[in-house]
Amino acid sequence: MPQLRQIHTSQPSTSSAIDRSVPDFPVAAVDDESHYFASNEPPEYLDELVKEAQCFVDEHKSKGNKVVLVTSGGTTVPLENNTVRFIDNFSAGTRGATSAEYFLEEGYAVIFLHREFSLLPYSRHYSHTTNCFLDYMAEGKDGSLVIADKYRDEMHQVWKKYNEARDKNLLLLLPFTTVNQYLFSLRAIAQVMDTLGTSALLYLAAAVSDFFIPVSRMPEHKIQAQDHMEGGKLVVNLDPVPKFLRRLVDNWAPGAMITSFKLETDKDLLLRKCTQSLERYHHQLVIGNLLQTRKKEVVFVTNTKQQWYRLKDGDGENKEIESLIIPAVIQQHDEYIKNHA
Ligand code: 9Z3
Repeated sequence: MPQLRQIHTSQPSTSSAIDRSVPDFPVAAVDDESHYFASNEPPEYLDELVKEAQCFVDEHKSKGNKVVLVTSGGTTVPLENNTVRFIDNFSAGTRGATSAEYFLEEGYAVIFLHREFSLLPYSRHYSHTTNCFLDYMAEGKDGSLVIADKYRDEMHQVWKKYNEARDKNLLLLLPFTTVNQYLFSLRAIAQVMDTLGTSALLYLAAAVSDFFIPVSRMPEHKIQAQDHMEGGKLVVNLDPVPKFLRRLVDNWAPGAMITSFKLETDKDLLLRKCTQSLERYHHQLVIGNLLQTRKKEVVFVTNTKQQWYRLKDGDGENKEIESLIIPAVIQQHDEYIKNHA
């Protein structure tokens, strides 16, 4: 078969960027929250999603399991109700899907709130690669279709873990696409998680849009250029998404330990932004990462310290940074539980 040239389109030129030294929006106050949730429509499946989360949490509460909510993937901002165009946020879902696997290995039950069609725990090893799934197959001696020799052992291990998580009902997959769906779902699930007290951990790795179009200004049908052009340019007015982390910490899940991720591209800004986030939202842990090095190093920022976790040069290419991140987060969660007993 001819070798295809591998073209990657996910890293556009970095020579221009927005100015991140401009001050952030203020944190969301109670009024911003009520206004947002009163003036934007909840997704029509929200009750169903909450019921699933409630059943899952009740089951694991009765078993005494710790439960983590992992958010993963990027949110979209539709420009029309019947959505033809939308603005997207960067994230393949690797961080979330990989982290979920390590949490499951450590005995956590995982609610995986993810961008639909982004990477999922376990299947991530075989989806979204340049291989077609058929490349993992081969013809066995008796002519039946089998897993190709070179993939069989590893796939068997992944399959066993996947089945164990399914058999024990340890993994609940809940999807979102738009930032509005994400915010309604996050609030509802966080409120359900709060019934677990300190056994609940929120691990917010999703890449959430900073701007959106409120429902009141959203056109129903595909934008027609002539209705939105000003001076020969398409003009789209976006509102800032209220900064909900403070509401999450204070009201939605005040008993839970909350970990957020901070994504930057300028290394000189990262630590300052992480510290700022802790000061503004009063949660327990910010994990800072740079877009360029996110798979190799992260920094944990708490009220008392800053600690880097890095893969070493000698680590094989199969070693994942999440194998360092998750044990460290769990250690902090265990201390949190002990300190709040
Ligand atoms: C992250 O920083 C994640 O680690 C990545 C993971 C999105 C970089 P991938 O899915 O990437 O493995 O491709 N997530 C948080 C991003 C975010 O939107 N953070 C907000 C911010 O930086 C705070 S909640 O302002």
